[in-house]
Amino acid sequence: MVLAADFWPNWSLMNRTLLGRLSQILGGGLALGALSVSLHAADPAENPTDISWQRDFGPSHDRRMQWWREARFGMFIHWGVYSVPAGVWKSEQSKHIGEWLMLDYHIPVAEYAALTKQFNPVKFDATQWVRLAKNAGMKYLVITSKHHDGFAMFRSRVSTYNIYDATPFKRDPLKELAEACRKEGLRLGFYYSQAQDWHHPGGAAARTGHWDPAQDGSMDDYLDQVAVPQVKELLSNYGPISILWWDTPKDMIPSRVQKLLPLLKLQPDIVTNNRLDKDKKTGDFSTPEQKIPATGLPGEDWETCMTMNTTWGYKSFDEKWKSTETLLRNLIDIASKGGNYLLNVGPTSEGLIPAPSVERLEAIGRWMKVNGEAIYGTTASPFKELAWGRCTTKAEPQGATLYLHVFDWPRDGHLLLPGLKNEVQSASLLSGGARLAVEAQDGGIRITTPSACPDPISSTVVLKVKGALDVRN
Ligand code: FHN
Repeated sequence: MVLAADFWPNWSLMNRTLLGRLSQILGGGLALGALSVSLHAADPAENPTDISWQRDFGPSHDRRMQWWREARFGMFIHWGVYSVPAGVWKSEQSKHIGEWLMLDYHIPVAEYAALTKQFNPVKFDATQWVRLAKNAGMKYLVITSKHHDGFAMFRSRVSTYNIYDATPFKRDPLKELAEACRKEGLRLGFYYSQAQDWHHPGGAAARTGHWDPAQDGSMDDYLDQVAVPQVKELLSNYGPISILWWDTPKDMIPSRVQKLLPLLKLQPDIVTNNRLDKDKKTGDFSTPEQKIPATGLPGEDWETCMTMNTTWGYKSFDEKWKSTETLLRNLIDIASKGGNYLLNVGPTSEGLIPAPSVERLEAIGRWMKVNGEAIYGTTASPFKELAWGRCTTKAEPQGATLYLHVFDWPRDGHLLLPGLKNEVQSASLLSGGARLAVEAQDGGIRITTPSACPDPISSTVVLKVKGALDVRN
């Protein structure tokens, strides 16, 4: 089989998607095992990591991803010691993201570690954070358990460089969050920087390399002595963990990936992103960062992660907040392309989520209370482009529901849906349920809309049609 070179980076995801579909058709089990082997025999990269991923996690991919595909919206939390300097080093305001301060200013290991003495987030309230996410309509949380600075935000027996042992706080916020998530019914995920670690000897440092002899050492020893046992702790001590979110897989060659990959079996239902290995061959979903792919990523599960201002970790002076309108339309745009939105907050060193984030999340929540059914469990739009907004869909036993997200409410009282061939059963406003008249026009349909716009950010029209969706773009 001859394939274009640029096909190979997507081989694993393609394989998984293919295998998922084939397993559904063939009814799984035995047939899938045989197929998996023959498909892999055709992979010239012969990547052992890729193969073991497929063998161990590929068959359960669709089952494990089911809740994630329903959820569509989650909260990313970047919280660590970097919230103490909050983007300022020796009176200079960093122009880069806050959590990279240690590398950006080549702060010596001991000097950065001394910041832990000032890290005492006594205002941290796990229940408040989880309720904020829940009321915003988010279904899961992913928090930095250890970022590139190497500082563990949980009580680790592996290294005393952790929030319980090295700060005056003496609490384990991940334990408290796990408890709150369980009570409030949200799923919990851990971000873990497996390769970059600027504190422990042997950890990788991207861009500049090491700047302090204290960082030098063997990366394999670092993985064996820090990353592997810490990930074991994270997957063993906090109850059900739904997501492991790896990051910056610098130097994560297959032999190193193999050290971490089997640990995932500690949580048989877990899903992970594609940032464990340097070739992005493993994982359940792709991770476009700070951007929304123009046409989604057809055939892949994907999640756009994004900041609300311009930093992940808290920066005291970053006021470049995206508007609620932008954030909400991003969520809708992403859902209309079949992806998830992981929206970041960067709490302060006191343990507070910044007020501008709270305001926006509350506003998003008000919209989600009315329009949530047009986001959760939906699939991508069948239309190439809609001038007035976006569309999400749900398959129904006898047909389909189309949710029309109208960003620009029609001034002439007519909403055009070009190329839709299905017989329409009904059209109505999601808010209030008023029925709308529908007629065929120009090879599509025309919906008559009231003059008052229900929601200036996005109003939802619910269109129920008969039969399998038939759209001629
Ligand atoms: O370097 C990190 C960055 O600090 C942040 O954690 C983001 C979130 O996706 N990931 C890395 C950059 O891709």
